Amino acid sequence: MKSVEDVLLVVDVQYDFMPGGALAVARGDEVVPVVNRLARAFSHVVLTQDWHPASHVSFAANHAGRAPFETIALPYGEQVLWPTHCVQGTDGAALHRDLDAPHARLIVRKGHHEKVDSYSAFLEADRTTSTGLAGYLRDVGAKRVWLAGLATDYCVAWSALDARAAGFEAHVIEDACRAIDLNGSLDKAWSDMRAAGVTRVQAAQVNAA
Ligand code: VGL
Ligand code: ZN
Repeated sequence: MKSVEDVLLVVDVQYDFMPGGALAVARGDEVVPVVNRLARAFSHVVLTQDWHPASHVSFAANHAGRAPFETIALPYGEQVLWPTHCVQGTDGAALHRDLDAPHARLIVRKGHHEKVDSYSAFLEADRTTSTGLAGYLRDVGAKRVWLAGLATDYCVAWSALDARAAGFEAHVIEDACRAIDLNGSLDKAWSDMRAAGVTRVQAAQVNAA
């Protein structure tokens, strides 16, 4: 994948999503070696980092009487309330130290607006505010976005759907991702992605291409 048209988008490989982290994704740490192998095959790698203020609207702790994994209605729609995670500058928000992609060109930080969540690396949850990633990818001539990281059914899926909506091909590398799987969210994510033309591929196929 040395083509300038191919970009590996590595989503949220951060300690709070690892086993033992604040919003642990089961076996989330297993993506690290898979992502590292993929990164060596791409000349263009972009990372994302979930990056919330402590006062973030997505944290259950900021809503009196609410518990993690409940949902609330916000002006932009339904919001899952999460355990406090990926607070700006904390150890939990750091990228995994074994993530080995020194040639990554850009780190997109998302979820920094206090009142709006952002699962997607492209558009915040109000579905209006852009992170600038689509413009960046267009400017550098990218055509295909290959996605890996955490979590399959939230940040990876939303990013893949928005990559498609922005006119890119989107390919999710299934075994380079792990899911949260809350109330059927993983099945729903795959069916939404299939309907939007996102393809589901395996790391070995990508490495061999
Ligand atoms: C994520 C929930 C909340 C993710 C981020 O990276 O998938 N999920 N914040
Ligand atoms: Zn988050």
